[in-house]
Amino acid sequence: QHGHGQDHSGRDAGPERDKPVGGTTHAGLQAWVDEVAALTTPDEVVWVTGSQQEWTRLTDKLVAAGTFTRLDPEKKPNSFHAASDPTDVARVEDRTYICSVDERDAGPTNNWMAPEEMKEIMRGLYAGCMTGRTMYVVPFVMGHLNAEHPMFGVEITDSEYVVVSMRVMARTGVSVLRRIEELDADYVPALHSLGAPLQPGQADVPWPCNETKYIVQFPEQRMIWSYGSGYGGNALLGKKCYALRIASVMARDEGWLAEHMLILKLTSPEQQTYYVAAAFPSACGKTNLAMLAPTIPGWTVETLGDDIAWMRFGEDGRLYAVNPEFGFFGVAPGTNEHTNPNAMRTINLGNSVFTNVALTDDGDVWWEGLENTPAHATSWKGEDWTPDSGELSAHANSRYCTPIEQCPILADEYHDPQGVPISAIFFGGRRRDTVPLVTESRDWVHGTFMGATLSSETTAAATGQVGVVRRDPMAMLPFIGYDAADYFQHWIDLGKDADATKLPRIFYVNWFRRDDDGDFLWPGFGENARVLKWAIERMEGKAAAVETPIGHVPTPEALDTTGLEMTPEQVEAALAVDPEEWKQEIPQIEEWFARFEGNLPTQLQVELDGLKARLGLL
Ligand code: GTP
Ligand code: SPV
Ligand code: MN
Repeated sequence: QHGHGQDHSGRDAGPERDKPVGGTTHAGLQAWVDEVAALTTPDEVVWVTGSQQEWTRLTDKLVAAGTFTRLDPEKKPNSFHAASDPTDVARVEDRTYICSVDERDAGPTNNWMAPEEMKEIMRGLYAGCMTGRTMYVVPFVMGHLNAEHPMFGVEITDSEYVVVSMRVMARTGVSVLRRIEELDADYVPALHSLGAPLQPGQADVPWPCNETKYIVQFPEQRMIWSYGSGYGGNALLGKKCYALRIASVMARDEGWLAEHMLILKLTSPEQQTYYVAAAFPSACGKTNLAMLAPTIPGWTVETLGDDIAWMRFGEDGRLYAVNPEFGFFGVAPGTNEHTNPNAMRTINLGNSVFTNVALTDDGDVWWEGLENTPAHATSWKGEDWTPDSGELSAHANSRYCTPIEQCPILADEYHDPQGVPISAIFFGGRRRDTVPLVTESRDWVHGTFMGATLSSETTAAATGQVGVVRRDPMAMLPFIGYDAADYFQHWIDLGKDADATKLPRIFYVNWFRRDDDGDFLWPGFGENARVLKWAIERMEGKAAAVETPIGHVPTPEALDTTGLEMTPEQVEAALAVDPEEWKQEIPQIEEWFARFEGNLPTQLQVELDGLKARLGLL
């Protein structure tokens, strides 16, 4: 059942996988591909097979075009460095739209335009936009090909970088296409163009893109149109656009959850296993927690996913999570042998693409926080860089794109289409003050309130100002494909219909609290296992907590601090709930809730009133 190699469509070698695919017997898909080709006028249409030979052809082509630099195979076999256009480095939230038929369905947190209006604009942009380029048709499946209801997509793109990256991040290729044909299946059409046609004789640039960008979801049609960007979440459409924005709408309609969550397996010294999901906003620690190397003896962590979880209730009443992805698209800066040894081992096996990191003189990659600072390197901007350049060598949102199966601590259950039963959900954000290291919610609705009011400082993962505190509900602010108030209601409804004893317990964490000198109070990374341990012991009824206005917080003794280099005062500061700080938080939560006008679930207003009362504000 968990046999490796069973549904690894796309990544297996073998000449039979490299036969050209001329088209499809799926009439709807063929018609869509023909229609897009007629509109975008590429020189050529190529159906992607997913073979190793195809990977080699495309990466060779990218090297020849100057997009890729091949890394030293001794250091990183079959791996490549890419530097983007300096304006195309992150998700563009201000250019991201939910084009629902009814504006109300996009809610107050999404950009909206009427679908027909958007389509007219974008058809204008798409007209002739692939001239001089190849149009690739990439059949893919999010999740398992042998899932009960496989979640198909087809991305059309004019970017070889996207084809190559999609092969790492999703199961792609001819075996997926054959399954779509056999089942005459529905699929999410996902159209992507760099918006950079080439006229005859016009020289290409290493990273084509367009100043004008649109990342558009049509939720009713389950369709994605993206234009102008080659960057990760804007261009690899299986990821945020499908697996979160479109899937969250499907999940609302069908009674499940599509969440911005890692999934990990935790085994205690007593060999009890627990599966944990955690939602932190972009660049706030999911990948690092997912691959955590615990510092406390006897505890082990295995990885199931680092960014996206699809969760549905099983017949036994428990909530099961699967990771729909096939690779990691991880933040490079800060990754090293201490913070994330398992990510290092994954990427050192090769078969990876590194975007906007520095290139060393000996054909390796480097970024801020990595060991062995080079005396000289080429920065992500293509400039000479030395340690005293006074500039970052790698962009703060530089990324590695690497196959999940190379992760040395990948849990076997990753291969199970049923997923794993979740015992605990962690919400977390990046806050320098106010929010303690960990808080346990009283129940599902209180946990939903914690998620709905989650706040975090903005990061380089999206364009715009960095370090600004904003509400990021369930770490899904940029990814909820419908009205966020309806999304909160959906969370509450799922809890109401479930057996409360089987629901995951919900916790709220903050690894990023600072002391008066501005240093992190909590060492984080592998030490976060101590927080996981406390949470498990709470669920087992073994660990102590103090009741505070915001929920249950560990007593300093209940948190395992053995061997931790922290003074008791520092531990207390990390755990502190300061009512004065929380009183200042209330107007921000009220302002946030006010955005939903009459649509906010009353249970959340009740939770807020309870918090205010406990703070002495009512
Ligand atoms: P996305 O891929 O954008 O969704 O990000 P992510 O949530 O997976 O974040 P990731 O784990 O890549 O961490 C982002 C940044 O936070 C990196 O620079 C990490 O080094 C840093 N980070 C992660 N965990 C911790 C922690 O426990 N403590 C501190 N201080 N920093 C952390
Ligand atoms: C994020 O920004 O949350 C990411 C990277 O995981 S991207 O794929 O660009 O969305
Ligand atoms: Mn993410």
